[in-house]
Amino acid sequence: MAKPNKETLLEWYRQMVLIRLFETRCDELYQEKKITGVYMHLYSGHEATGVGALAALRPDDHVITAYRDHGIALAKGVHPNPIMAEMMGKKDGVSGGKGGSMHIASKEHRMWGGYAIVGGHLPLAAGIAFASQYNNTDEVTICFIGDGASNNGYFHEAVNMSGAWKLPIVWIIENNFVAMGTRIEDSTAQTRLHMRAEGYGIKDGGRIDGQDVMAVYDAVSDAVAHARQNGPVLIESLTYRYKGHGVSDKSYDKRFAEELEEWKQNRDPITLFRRMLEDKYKNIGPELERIFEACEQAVDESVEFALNSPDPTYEDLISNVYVD
Ligand SMILES: Cc1ncc(C[n+]2csc(CCOP(=O)(O)OP(=O)(O)O)c2C)c(N)n1
Repeated sequence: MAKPNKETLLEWYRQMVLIRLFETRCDELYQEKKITGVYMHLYSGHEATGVGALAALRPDDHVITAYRDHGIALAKGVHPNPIMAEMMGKKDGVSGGKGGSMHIASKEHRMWGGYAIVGGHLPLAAGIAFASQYNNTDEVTICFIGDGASNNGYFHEAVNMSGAWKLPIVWIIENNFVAMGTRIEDSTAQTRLHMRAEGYGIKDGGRIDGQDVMAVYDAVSDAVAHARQNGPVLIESLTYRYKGHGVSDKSYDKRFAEELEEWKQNRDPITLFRRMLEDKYKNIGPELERIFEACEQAVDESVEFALNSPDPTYEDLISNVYVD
């Protein structure tokens, strides 16, 4: 595994900051009713898992996730402008404004979405990995899974098939301890979710610190290398979400106030990484500041772009729904 150099580490910092600022702005835009709809699920708190994991992929590798998808799309290299336009339902959005927050996909980036049905994307992930295997392309797929999603049928069917067919896939459970409002101990007796790997005869990639981007990168790099040669790996990444399940969940912050504060104060992935960089490289502060400001500017530009993008026409809305 290649040791990341300073340039790479700064790129990870940039991606994490961009995701945090982009989503903080989305939250504000939702309050201002510029982004509408009942659902918008933020990735805030999870940034190190998404960025560290995707850093282990090649550009031709694939990723698929559930509805907490904006951060994953940004980390896979999709430009913030079409993502923001999609958030506002505009014509220049990644899905032409037809999908919105939960459907951020980009064929060019091999970012396959964005799925609203809990666990529904897992069989698709297995299908993408099967296509790579069938076509001998040497590509790997990463599939992100919520802890709640790891309890439904799709999980068991898809992970089982991946083992039987030795598909080139890395299953990453993002264990943030709560599914909507249900604590993990209330939904499964085996709360060490990575141990399920053994039941399907696939490689157990272990339980990792999902707030430490370096640890995530190391573990997922090993897993990707294994998947490319020998088939599936299951990893459990411990992380925490800073916001309610979605924008309509108004009481999460109060219900989990103490725990939330503890994670924000002591385990914030961006603060931890910033400290690590400051320890490793003397006088890096101004460089980090410039990156932060560039991210603020990129978010401002994406809002401007989205506000100026036209609404889809009726013709747009009925195109690409079925094969044209
Ligand atoms: C099949 C199905 N059942 C229920 C829901 C409603 N629902 C949406 S998200 C969610 C909880 C999922 O939690 P988890 O997988 O842990 O992901 P997190 O939101 O914590 O990231 C539920 C029950 C749904 N969308 N689809």
